[in-house]
Amino acid sequence: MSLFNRRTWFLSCFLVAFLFRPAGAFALPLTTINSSSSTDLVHIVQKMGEAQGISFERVSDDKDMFWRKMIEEDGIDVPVAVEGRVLASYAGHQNVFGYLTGDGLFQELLGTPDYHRLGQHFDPTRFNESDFTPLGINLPSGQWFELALRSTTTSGSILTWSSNPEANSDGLDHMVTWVNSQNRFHYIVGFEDLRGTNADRDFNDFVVELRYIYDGPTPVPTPEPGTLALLGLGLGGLVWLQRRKRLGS
Ligand SMILES: [Ca+2]
Ligand SMILES: [Ca+2]
Repeated sequence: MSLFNRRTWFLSCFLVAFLFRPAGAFALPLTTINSSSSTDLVHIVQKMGEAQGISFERVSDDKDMFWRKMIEEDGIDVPVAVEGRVLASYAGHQNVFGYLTGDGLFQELLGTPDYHRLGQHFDPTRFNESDFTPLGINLPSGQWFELALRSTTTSGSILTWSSNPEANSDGLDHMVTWVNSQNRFHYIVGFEDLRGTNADRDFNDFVVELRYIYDGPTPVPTPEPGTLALLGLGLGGLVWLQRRKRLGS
C-alpha cells in the first residue's frame, strides 16, 4: 500500500468512525439521577419501554427546561393536543403535575390518583391504553411555558418545582426527561420534590408519561441541525477523498 493509499485509508476509517460514533460519545448536559431507596426512575423508564416494545432515550437537560421550545426543536410546528398518565409517585408529599404559564401561574394537569392517596407504586403490568387522560392543552400553545410539579408537604407548605432550574427556589434541576427513540411525540418525565442538594435527588417522586394526540397525518420531525452538519461533513470528506484519489492515480 502506497503512502497516499494508507493515508486515504486512515482518513476513511476516521470519517466512518466519526459518523457512526456511539450515542453519548459527545457528552450531553445530563442532571445526575441518584438510585432510590424504593424503585429507580431508570428502571421505571426501561420497564415502560419493554412493555411497549420501544426504547426511551434521555433528553439533555439544557433542552427540557422550556417545553414549547423543546417540542418545536423536535419538528412539531402545528398545534397538537397532549394526553398523559401517572406512572409512579414515591413521595411523602401530595404532588400535582402541571405547567407554569408565562406569568408564573401553576395550571394543574394530573394529580396523584385518589386511590393511592400520597403514593402510587410502579407496576408495569397494571397500565392500559385507557389510562391516558386528555390534558386539555395544545402544544405549541403560542407561549413559552415550563412543566411543573406542585408539592404540598406534610406540614401543609406548598413548593412549586419548574422544569426550568432558574425558576426554582434552590436553583436546581427538578425534572428529567426521556423521549421515545422511534417517536419524538412520546415522553416520560420524572420530578424531584425535595429541596436542595442534600435531598435524595432520585426523581421518582412523580413520574408521568406524555404523548401527543395528533388528528391527521403524523408530522415528520426535522433532523437535528447537528446531524445534518455531520452528514454534510462526512459527504464533503468522501468527495474530497475521491478527488484526491483521481488526482493521485
Ligand atoms: Ca431537566
Ligand atoms: Ca426524591
